[in-house]
Amino acid sequence: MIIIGELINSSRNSIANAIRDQDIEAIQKVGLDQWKAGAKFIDVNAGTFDDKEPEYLKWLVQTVQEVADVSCSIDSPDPDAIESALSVHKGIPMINSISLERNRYENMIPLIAGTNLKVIALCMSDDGMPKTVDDRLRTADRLINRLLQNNLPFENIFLDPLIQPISVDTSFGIEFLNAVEKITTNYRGIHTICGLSNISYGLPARNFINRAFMIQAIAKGLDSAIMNPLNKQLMASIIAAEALIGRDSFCINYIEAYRSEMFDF
Ligand code: THG
Repeated sequence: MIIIGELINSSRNSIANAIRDQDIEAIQKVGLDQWKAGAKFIDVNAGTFDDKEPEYLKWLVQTVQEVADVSCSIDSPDPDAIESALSVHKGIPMINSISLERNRYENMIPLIAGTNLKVIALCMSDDGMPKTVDDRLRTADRLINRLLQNNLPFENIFLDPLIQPISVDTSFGIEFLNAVEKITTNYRGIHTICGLSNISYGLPARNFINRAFMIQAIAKGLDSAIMNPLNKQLMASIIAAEALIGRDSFCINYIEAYRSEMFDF
């Protein structure tokens, strides 16, 4: 599982305060903790700061990479903010994200075309959020073709079929899961990703729902997620689920994770 740590997001009060105060140590602690817990990318998001987003996103990348040898997932719909963060990023980041919405696609593609960047592609078009498996597949197919035409390597594409809360519509869980299965069978070698915690929005005991959903998504082929890597029960469940679907030869990773006492088994 490719884990993207979600915690440096300005929608969280503690992070919004740290960004406003330019509190380097606070941001570095959250970055470092997630990296040590196993995150391969650290998501950085300053989306609540409108006009200062480009400046703040750049600062977040610099601040995180000063203490951790890790790549960022640059989380913004604004090409100017992404470009600003890219100008200082070391290594290969993830761009979070592009979609099939005309404006968003056309403004973002000059930054991405012909590069080796990893790119999250949201299954969203000008018709709005997807509801069914077919909505997602149609958008996924068009996105993949266009990104390939723009010379982005196939294996750099991370399709996000978009999770919506089951508290809003109880079909949202299964439609997402079936979309992951279709995408991973139709486009072998492509990555699929999600922002896990959206699924449980509006329900009690959210961690319980998140974990149950993650295990099912892994069984359908999901191979990356934007989530909280400091959640030790979730991490243990992922490691167990991956061993169960044959992604962990001789269960070595499971056994090592258990012995490390880093997670809640
Ligand atoms: N897809 C893509 N990008 C995304 C999302 C997506 N980026 C934003 C969001 N969705 C994913 N990021 C977050 C970040 C923080 C939280 C939720 C989603 C969050 N965290 C808990 C909190 O603040 O209470 C803390 C963690 C916990 O308690 O487990 O709410 O869908 N491509």
